[in-house]
Amino acid sequence: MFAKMIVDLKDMRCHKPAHLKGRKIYELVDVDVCPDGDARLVDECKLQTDQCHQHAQCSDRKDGYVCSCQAGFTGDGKQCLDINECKLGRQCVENSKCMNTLGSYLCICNEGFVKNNLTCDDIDECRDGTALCHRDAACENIPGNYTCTCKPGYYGKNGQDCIREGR
Ligand SMILES: [Ca+2]
Ligand SMILES: [Ca+2]
Repeated sequence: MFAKMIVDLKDMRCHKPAHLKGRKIYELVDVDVCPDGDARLVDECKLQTDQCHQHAQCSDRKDGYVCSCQAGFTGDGKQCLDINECKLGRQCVENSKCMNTLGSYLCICNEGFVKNNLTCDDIDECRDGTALCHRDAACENIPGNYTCTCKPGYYGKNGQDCIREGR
């Protein structure tokens, strides 16, 4: 059977992506016959004649090929749209916000919190020295922030500038 096809077709349909141009790929018989007597399956994925979306996986089949969207995308494989995971309900841990990305999403800890494995933990600004309290103020750590309060006998705005009373 293949021998006859070789005679009939010669090298006209031998792994030349150009011969697929302008045709509906799905209607093609997915076998190429080459002059060396080989009958090979056309691998549209390898030849890059497939019509899979850039964010789809192409898988060759005997009767054509199939496209399936990569993880994080939705569609029929010819069209793949990013899934906005942030809109699909709660994706991120407490004290973090969700940021959609192409093919995935990120959880970013809120200001004043730091990533610690799978959680976002409060930063203790009083302990790590990043608090901007005056030296005559008391620093108190609170979730997501901290407060400065001038020590008794001192006054000042926000505890960042404390002046001794009576001066
Ligand atoms: Ca996404
Ligand atoms: Ca804090």
